[in-house]
Amino acid sequence: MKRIVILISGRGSNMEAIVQRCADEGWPAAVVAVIANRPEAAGLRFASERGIATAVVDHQTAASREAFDAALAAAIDAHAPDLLLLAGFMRVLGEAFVRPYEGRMLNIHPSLLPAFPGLHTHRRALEAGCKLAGATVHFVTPQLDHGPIVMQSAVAVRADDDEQTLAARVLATEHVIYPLAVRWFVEGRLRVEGGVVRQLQGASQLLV
Ligand code: NHR
Ligand code: GAR
Repeated sequence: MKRIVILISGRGSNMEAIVQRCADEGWPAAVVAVIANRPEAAGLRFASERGIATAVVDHQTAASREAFDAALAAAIDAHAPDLLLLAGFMRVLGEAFVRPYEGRMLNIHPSLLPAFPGLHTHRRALEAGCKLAGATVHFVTPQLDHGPIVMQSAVAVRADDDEQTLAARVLATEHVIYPLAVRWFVEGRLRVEGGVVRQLQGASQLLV
């Protein structure tokens, strides 16, 4: 049984999707804790209602980024995770934090990486005139939004899209690809070879 810890900052809809699919599909895994960097993160309530342990490590009361990272790592390691997930987690993590989890830490980013790493991805995609947008599940490395790509989803950009409509259409696909990517990880189906992820059973790693 693989132990999953999920980090959130807000709504937590990706976390919810993973908790639900894990239970519904009987993965060899359990979400054992949900940790937020904001006390008001709405997703904490869903987790605690499901009987999942929750914790808050507030970045605003930390003395420095390094102190925040260290407190966060302590809260995570108390749950001895096999897999650490960022799900709408909004704080950049330092190299000293990331290294011990490399190879067992995933993020979902709301763009078709390597386009638009960082923040405000939907606004930037619209400003660039992109006709496709999407989301990417990737392994987390010290370099922000640059780790090996596990799975992507693509949606058409509509002529009348704004940031909100595009974000909502991409988010619906995130709820499909993130649980699927996590399922593949916990089933031992992912291998990273030379910075490229291979899915051992050969299914498509792009969903449209
Ligand atoms: N940390 C590392 N080392 N590597 C990655 O790939 C990471 C990471 C931390 C978070 C998520 C990421 C995203 O999917 C993520 C990937 C926050 C920021 C950011 O600039 C950028 C990217 C991501 C998350 N955060 C501001 C900061 O100063 C704060 C913004 C806010 O609080 O609203 O940390 O997009
Ligand atoms: C999602 O769209 C996720 O991809 C994005 O924030 C949203 C979180 O929604 N992540 C980032 O922008 C990371 N910087 P959720 O809290 O409902 O899962």
